[in-house]
Amino acid sequence: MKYVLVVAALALAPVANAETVAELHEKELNAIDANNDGFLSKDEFNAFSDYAFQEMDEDKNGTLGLNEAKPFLDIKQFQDVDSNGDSLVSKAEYNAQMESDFTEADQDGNGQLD
Ligand SMILES: [Ca+2]
Ligand SMILES: [Ca+2]
Ligand SMILES: [Ca+2]
Repeated sequence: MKYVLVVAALALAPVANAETVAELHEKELNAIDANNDGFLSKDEFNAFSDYAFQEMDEDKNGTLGLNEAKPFLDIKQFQDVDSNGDSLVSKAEYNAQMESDFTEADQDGNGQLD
């Protein structure tokens, strides 16, 4: 599984419709790149990640149910992110997935996506 949540979250960015992080080109990056330096730092990524979670969490109860996640994730992806299998994606499960997406996307390990 690659970049599942990043891609899902990007669907929430105003200009984003990237299908993979490899396609995360300037427009998408600019939407998340708060200080416009052309790089996506971990802080910027985390801020965007929090924003995306809140956007998806429609009833604001701090977890994503299937219905909330459905527009962004298919059932298989949902189950992959729901690591304890309780049919809810908690913020911790979400953060863990985002963390691993970031690490995977940060191929040179310099702590920012460029
Ligand atoms: Ca930046
Ligand atoms: Ca919710
Ligand atoms: Ca869960």
